[in-house]
Amino acid sequence: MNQEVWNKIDSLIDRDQAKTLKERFAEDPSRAGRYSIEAAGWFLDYSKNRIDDEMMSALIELAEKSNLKAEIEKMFTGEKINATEGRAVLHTALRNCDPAAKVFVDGKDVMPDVREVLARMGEFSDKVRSGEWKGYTGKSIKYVVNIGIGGSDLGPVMANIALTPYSKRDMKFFFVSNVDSTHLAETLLSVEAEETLFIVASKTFTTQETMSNAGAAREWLVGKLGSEAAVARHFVAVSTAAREVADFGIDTANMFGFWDWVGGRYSLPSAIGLSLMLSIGKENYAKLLSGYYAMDCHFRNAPFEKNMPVVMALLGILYANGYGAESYCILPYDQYLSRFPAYCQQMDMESNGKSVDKDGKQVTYTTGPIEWGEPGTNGQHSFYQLIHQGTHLIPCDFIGFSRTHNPIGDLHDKLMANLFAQTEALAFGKTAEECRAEGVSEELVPFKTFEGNRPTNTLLADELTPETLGALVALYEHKVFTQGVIWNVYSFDQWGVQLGKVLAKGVLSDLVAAVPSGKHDSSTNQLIARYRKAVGR
Ligand code: G6Q
Repeated sequence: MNQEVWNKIDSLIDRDQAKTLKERFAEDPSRAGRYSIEAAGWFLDYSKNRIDDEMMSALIELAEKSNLKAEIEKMFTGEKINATEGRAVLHTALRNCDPAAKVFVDGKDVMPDVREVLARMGEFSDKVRSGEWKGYTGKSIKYVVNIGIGGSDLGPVMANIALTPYSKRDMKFFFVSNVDSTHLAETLLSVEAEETLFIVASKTFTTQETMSNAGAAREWLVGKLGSEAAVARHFVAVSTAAREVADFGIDTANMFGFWDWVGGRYSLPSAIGLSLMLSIGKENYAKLLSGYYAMDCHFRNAPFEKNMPVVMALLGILYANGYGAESYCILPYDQYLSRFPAYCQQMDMESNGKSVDKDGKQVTYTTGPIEWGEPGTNGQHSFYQLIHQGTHLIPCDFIGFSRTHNPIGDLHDKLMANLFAQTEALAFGKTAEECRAEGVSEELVPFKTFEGNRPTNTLLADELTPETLGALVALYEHKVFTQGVIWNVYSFDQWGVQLGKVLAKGVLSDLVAAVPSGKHDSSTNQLIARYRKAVGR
């Protein structure tokens, strides 16, 4: 990070250490309007943050001195910014809705391939949704099981739940990710083989969990339908690895490809979104992509001070690096966004959970925050206590919609009243005097006092639609990108994930070997021995 600018930010923090949000609002009645941005169907109110104009310009300067503008262009134009893997990073090309757009990687325009796969996905999903695609015994598809993990699971799961109101309700969608056999077994209890389509979603087609589950599902299907020939009618693949797909026994005519420049956690708008398209149809899927695209254009073109992802990224950096906040909370007030925090968790923590900079040197500052969250209002009745009165500073994003898909009485008014009230309470707290004025007895005053001054962002859209969902995902993607640029880390590799994939193989061979190698530490050897004894090996 640019030290000179950071020193300026630090001195502003010191100068305003004692200034509360309450004082900031009292000093400046036009604050809310000034610290708000509208883009791609979303309204961001970031006025309940520990900022003023001076702080915002210092933060913007930090972005400028990090060459953010040039880095954004590098990403959008296909430069190989994922240097440790030698790859371009082009999830933005997947949702580039400009029919004349050209995006080059190694001198080749990738857009014709992007459009071709999208068109094939559309044709396939029309066939399945209309009942024209028949299973091996001639029945139409009623159940879709996506088998994938990590980036090949979390996006489809999150978006399938989020867009339930747009889904084909007479079809049922399942997502199997865990190598825990319970996940597959419970799913298979809920489907009929003759009417089930399995989507094997794996960029590499080598991931242990996915390939094991896919193999077991194939065995189950062949057992139920009595022929290997059934596989072609009940299995499709989403992958970058044609040879591995063919080796598994899936006809590559039923494979939907993507490319090494799509990172797993950024792959929802690629063919990895096939299960979502089957659920909501290609027209709604196109609307999702147009929402992504609207936010992409905003991010690429808006000046930093009016740029929603940039401003959110800078605020996150202010708290992580300036105030020592270890974690960051995402709180959607919409049941349909129940998996959105988990989705963001992977996107953020896998991308910026790095401790060496782009030169391979140990960083001397905090990078990616621990990200977590749950839908409101449920969280209010559990962990919000710590956010209000605990010793940790936890910046929060509150996300809500003015209209609900399911109006019942005044429930939605109550939901939104809770959202707004929480941000108000976190910012302004309750003083000892206010407690006393309410008649709180003197000995209880310390317990009922709320310090306030807790920062929040509020994100509002009119309604949860494919467009607003796409824009929301892109907003967080670009926020994470911006932070990675400022922290000077490589946001698009994930060597920690690769390590886990390798380690499990070594232990597995000792769990099943006639004689275990004994090559591990004493704790791991002991656990392996205990497990082997319990299962009779
Ligand atoms: C995401 C990560 C990781 C990956 C899974 C699944 O960015 O790379 O979560 O998506 O490990 O990998 P495959 O799609 O190759 O099976």
